[in-house]
Amino acid sequence: MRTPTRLMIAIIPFALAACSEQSEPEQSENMPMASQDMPMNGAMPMGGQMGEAMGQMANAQGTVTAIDDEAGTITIDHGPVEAVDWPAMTMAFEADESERMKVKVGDEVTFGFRMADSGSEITSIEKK
Ligand SMILES: [Cu+2]
Repeated sequence: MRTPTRLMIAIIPFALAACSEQSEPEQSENMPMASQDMPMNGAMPMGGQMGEAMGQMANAQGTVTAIDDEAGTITIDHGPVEAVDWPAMTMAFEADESERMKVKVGDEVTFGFRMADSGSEITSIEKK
């Protein structure tokens, strides 16, 4: 009677191993379905939001209150910007060195900017 019992115990690990091997094909069958859903769910709403907010360009006027070469920003006390539904405010815009060189603190400026995912980026700026 002892010998069959030992055999059973010895077989159990193999049986479990067989079970887990069988479950793997089921998981990998689900993978293609999940990856097919992802682009459809992700692309459609993001495409719409990106088109409306990200990349939108607008023009505004204001006064330069700070230029930060280290951060790469120009801070502007700007008037309302209807194109992007902004009230008047003081805020920092990302700006390349070529744009930062064109103005100094206290200058009244007109400028163009683009909405980026990291903030708003000045695309053109000139002293009034
Ligand atoms: Cu603003």
